[in-house]
Amino acid sequence: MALLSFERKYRVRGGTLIGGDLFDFWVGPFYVGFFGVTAAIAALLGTLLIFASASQGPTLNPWLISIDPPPIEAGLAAAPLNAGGYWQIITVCALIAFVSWALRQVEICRKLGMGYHVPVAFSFAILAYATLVVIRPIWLGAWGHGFPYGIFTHLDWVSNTGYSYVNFHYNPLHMVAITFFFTTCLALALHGALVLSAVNVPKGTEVKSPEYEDTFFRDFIGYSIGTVGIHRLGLLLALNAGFWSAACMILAGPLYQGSFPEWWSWWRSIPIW
Ligand code: BCL
Ligand code: BCL
Ligand code: BPH
Repeated sequence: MALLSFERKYRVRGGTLIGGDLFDFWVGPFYVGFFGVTAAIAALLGTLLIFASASQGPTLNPWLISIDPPPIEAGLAAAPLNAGGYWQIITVCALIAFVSWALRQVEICRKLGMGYHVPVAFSFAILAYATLVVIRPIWLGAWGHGFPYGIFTHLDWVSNTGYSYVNFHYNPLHMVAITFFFTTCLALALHGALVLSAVNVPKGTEVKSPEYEDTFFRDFIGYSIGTVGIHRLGLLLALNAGFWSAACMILAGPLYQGSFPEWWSWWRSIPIW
């Protein structure tokens, strides 16, 4: 890809966290950096290991391939390759790839003198993943509590894990997480629509300024959160969606076993009703 005319100004040296000038260059449009190299190696190795493991198994049908964690009985030990060992190594590769991806974002932020909002946001997704395959399994005492890496089998895991708490919808933090996901979607629908309504105007008419956007919402619901505010709100909502998801899975298992409908009995026994 050709260099865009304005890109030269931003392709500056420095800002690296490690390695100094060593990997401080671009390949086409992509910044490389030390963490670009580690991300690429870990992603490639992890993906190859998925194929290696799949080639040992019963199917190469992409929908059905499943790389399973060790059985619960194996606890927290290192497992033989074909009995969960592949899953363990792939998990390490995935974590290295995701964390490298975030650190590469940090280096780019530093080069550009920008805030770290994007890598901070991504770290919430990494936290959710780490909660499911590292923190919760260690807390429960077996790697077997992690989810299998298969397009359909990971859905089976979600369903089975959910039903083992009778009705997962009664998990209070799952409720909080779902509410944040829905609200995030509401906020983005309104924000995307509002910006397009101001900017994507018919030929010959003028693009409307943010004042128009604010006025629309003041006329409509009496309040506009403002141009910076909506982005703060959106980020806050999305990060909460990820955070409470992770929290709901720490509640389910490590902190509470049994039936989530039962969990609410404290509420039913409040003496005022
Ligand atoms: Mg899941 C669905 C990936 C964790 C519950 N899940 C999906 C599919 C996709 C996927 C196959 C669409 C996701 C999507 O659009 O997201 N899930 C996926 C990954 C992880 C993961 C990579 C992970 O943590 C590393 N899923 C989990 C955990 C549950 C879970 C365990 C709670 C979050 N997931 C569900 C449920 C569903 C999915 C329920 C579905 O109904 C849906 C589905 O159709 O499943 C069949 C948003 C992200 C994007 C749009 C960005 C693009 C992401 C692309 C599509 C990911 C491709 C993954 C690829 C096939 C995996 C291999 C990587 C290679 C080896 C490099
Ligand atoms: Mg539930 C979890 C919603 C019904 C059991 N459930 C979740 C949460 C979310 C949700 C709040 C998943 C989001 C998340 O964690 O993202 N559930 C939800 C909704 C309903 C619902 C809306 C509904 O009925 C309307 N759930 C049920 C039913 C139960 C149930 C009642 C089953 C019977 N639910 C569970 C269980 C779990 C959830 C069990 C969970 O484990 C999950 C949760 O909270 O997990 C923490 C977080 C995002 C990630 C984990 C993805 C991380 C991505 C990584 C960092 C990057 C991947 C990169 C990729 C490999 C790259 C691909 C290559 C490129 C594309 C090139
Ligand atoms: O680059 C990005 O976006 C363009 C980053 C990213 C992000 C970011 C980024 O900056 C942010 C802020 C978020 N995600 C935020 C969030 C939400 C809120 C916190 C949350 C809902 C979420 N992301 C979810 C998800 C999901 C879900 C719900 O399942 C997926 C699939 C993703 N996010 C995916 C992604 C990627 C597109 C991208 C990203 N979120 C990160 C890309 C990356 O890390 O690249 C380096 C790694 C590779 C290229 C491949 C690694 C391969 C592994 C070694 C092997 C595969 C192992 C895997 C465990 C197998 C899973 C099989 C499945 C079938 C289950």
